[in-house]
Amino acid sequence: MTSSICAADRSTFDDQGYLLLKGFYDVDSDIEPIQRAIYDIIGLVAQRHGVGIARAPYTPETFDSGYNDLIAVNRAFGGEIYDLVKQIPAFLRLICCQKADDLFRDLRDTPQSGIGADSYGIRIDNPNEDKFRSHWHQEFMFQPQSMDGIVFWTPLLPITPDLGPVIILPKSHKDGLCLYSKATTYADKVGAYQIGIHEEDKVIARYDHHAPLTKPGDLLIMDFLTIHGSGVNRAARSRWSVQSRFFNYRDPVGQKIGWKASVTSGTRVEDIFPDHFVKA
Ligand SMILES: O=C(O)CCC(=O)C(=O)O
Ligand SMILES: [Fe+2]
Repeated sequence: MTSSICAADRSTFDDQGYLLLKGFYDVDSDIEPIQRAIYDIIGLVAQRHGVGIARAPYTPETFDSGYNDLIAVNRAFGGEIYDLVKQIPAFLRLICCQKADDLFRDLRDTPQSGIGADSYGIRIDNPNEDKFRSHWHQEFMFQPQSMDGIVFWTPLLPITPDLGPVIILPKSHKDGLCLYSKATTYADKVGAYQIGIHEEDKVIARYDHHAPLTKPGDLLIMDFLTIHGSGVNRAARSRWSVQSRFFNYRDPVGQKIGWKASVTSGTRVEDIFPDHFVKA
């Protein structure tokens, strides 16, 4: 295969369950067109709703200028933007670019990669907003396509500690798929957010916590069994980041369950994996 991952990086990924690849994407050709489109979409959504917002001129650093003022007027405008930015061609090009596909197929030693329905998007983690924060999870329980899938995570702005970087539990993938429960710890959450790791605090305490700082162009990859969760954004600005995932059609578990779509598209994981759910 043609990916450029070196043997040391590969073994770090296999051992730790995640890997940070600095400067994997080209900032000017891969990332900047996404930032520019987001800037325009924010302006067009504001205009559509007749809201006047003061904005800095566009630069890659100011791509979200006006967004936080706009959602202060009406939070629903943020939801509209969230849905629209997933439709940016430069974003869709990024998530299925040859380089990323090659990296996945190389790491998983498969010729047959896939991108699950509803398995990609751009997170906008707003300051001090808890509702959409991802609590501790393994991707496979929410994206039951293949057990050896990999999350691709890349930021659209430099991630500082106050923005609440993703927190990763190294080596947690080695202990396999956790037990989960639904509507217990997270009973007050909506939809997929009701599913959580059973006895979460005990499980989490078994591992180190790593929260790598990243900047545009950097790529963070995580094994589908690595436990991770969102940090808390205490900054004044939203944390914007791209998520996509590849799965392996050749994975026996995926083949058995039929490479299901994400939980957010309606897949009922409690029915697919009854042995991995404790009753509420
Ligand atoms: O960005 C985050 O806070 C969570 C990301 C995540 O869970 C993922 O990319 O799979
Ligand atoms: Fe995740």
